[in-house]
Amino acid sequence: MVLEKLGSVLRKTTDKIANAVFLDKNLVDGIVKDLQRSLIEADVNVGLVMELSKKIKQAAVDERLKGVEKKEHIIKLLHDEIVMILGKKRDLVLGKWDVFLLVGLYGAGKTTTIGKLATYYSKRGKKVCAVGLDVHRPAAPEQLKQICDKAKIDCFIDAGEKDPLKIWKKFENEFKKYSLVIVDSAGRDALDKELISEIKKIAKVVKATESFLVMQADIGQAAKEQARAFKDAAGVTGVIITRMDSTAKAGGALTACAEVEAPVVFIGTGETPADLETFDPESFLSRLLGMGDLKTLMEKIHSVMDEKEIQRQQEKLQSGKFTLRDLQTQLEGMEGLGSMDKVLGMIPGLGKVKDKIGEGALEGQQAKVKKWKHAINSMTEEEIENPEILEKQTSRIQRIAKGAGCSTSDIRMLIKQWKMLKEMIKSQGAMIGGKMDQKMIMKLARKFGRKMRM
Ligand SMILES: Nc1nc2c(ncn2[C@@H]2O[C@H](COP(=O)(O)OP(=O)(O)O)[C@@H](O)[C@H]2O)c(=O)[nH]1
Ligand SMILES: [Mg+2]
Repeated sequence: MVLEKLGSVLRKTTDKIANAVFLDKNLVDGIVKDLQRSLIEADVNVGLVMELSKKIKQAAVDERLKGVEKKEHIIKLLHDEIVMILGKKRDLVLGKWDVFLLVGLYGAGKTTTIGKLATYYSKRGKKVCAVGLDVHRPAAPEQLKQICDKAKIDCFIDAGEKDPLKIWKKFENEFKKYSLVIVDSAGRDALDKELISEIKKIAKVVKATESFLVMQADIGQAAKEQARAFKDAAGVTGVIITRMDSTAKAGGALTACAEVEAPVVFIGTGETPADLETFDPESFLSRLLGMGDLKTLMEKIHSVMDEKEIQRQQEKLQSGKFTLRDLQTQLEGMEGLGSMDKVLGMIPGLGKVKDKIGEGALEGQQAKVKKWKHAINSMTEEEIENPEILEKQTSRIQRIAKGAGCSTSDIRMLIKQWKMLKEMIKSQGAMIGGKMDQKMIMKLARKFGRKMRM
């Protein structure tokens, strides 16, 4: 997929938002600029790009949202807006008997796509055949036959016949043996009256259950006019975009179809029969971003947090206190999210980090978290509430280390990290007017976990 560059910019953008200590105007402006450049490079309509930019900038200055909530909101907004400009998903529901009619201009990839669709539906239990109604190009029947042979499906052609409807009639009885008949049609250089009338005639006679417009991704935003015209004049029900593998402008073709509400149902990603994928904007974006499902992560972050606990934490923090007990709660919250590598996989951008650190290091991190928990459990209430007393008394540290089954340097590290975190919270708290919630601390806790590893 040649939209990789856009994917990497989107990933970086999400990362920058998630990791920003404070979302100030400069940062947001920079992010929006990068985003604009890469979307326009991917051939997305400038108007759509400007709208998206405006929404993000507005959200960034929205006073009703603070801290993590605001970051989450912006990331989600970005995600949802891009899914929207990519279009709506249309699920194809096939019956006992279906006829697909493929239409489009010369060289769009109709005949090649027949081999792909045949392969796709054969695998899903359909008995598929193809019929060649491209009577304009002399080599067309032979090309279709070769493609069908490769895909191992039956093919009906008549190279001598110049009337497509007669070809259909000739084989009509044969088609009853199949559950999906895919019809190849003749293209033109442009959508003219002759082509419209031919498509309509064929669709009526073959009783097409779906008429698919095939277009190559290279045409970019020009796909808009074509999709609109074929949809309005020839009753096209879905679009198949081919050559998604060979052009950076694929974003133009996809978003253009969305603009005229011509749903993209499949994308072609190569020349072999296996190079076909159903199109779903949501999973397309997820893949582009190369990360786990953003929504799942956000839902999980919310679900592991108890409202009362948030309240308690907030009050505590406002009074300027952050004890080891609070740290313990955070660690438990992180555990509630699942294993560390799973969590990392779900945090935008960290999926990559995960690969870089490798599994061993992650296990090490998990082991550390476990050790800290044991250590905190081996402390007295007094020590948990006022960890400062530990720094002065080596005997206490020795006792805790023994109880928790770890070394004294582990305990010193824990205290050091707790102090760091406390400082971070204090400075962040001051910055956002003393308002601080557990989500923010969790984010910080994660950040500080990362600092330790690298
Ligand atoms: N790279 C790539 N090439 C494709 C794809 N789909 C079709 N093609 C190529 O595009 C050219 C035209 O395809 P064809 O099926 O003959 O177009 P038609 O005139 O619409 O029937 C052929 O060389 C195909 O191999 C695709 O998804 N990726
Ligand atoms: Mg053809």
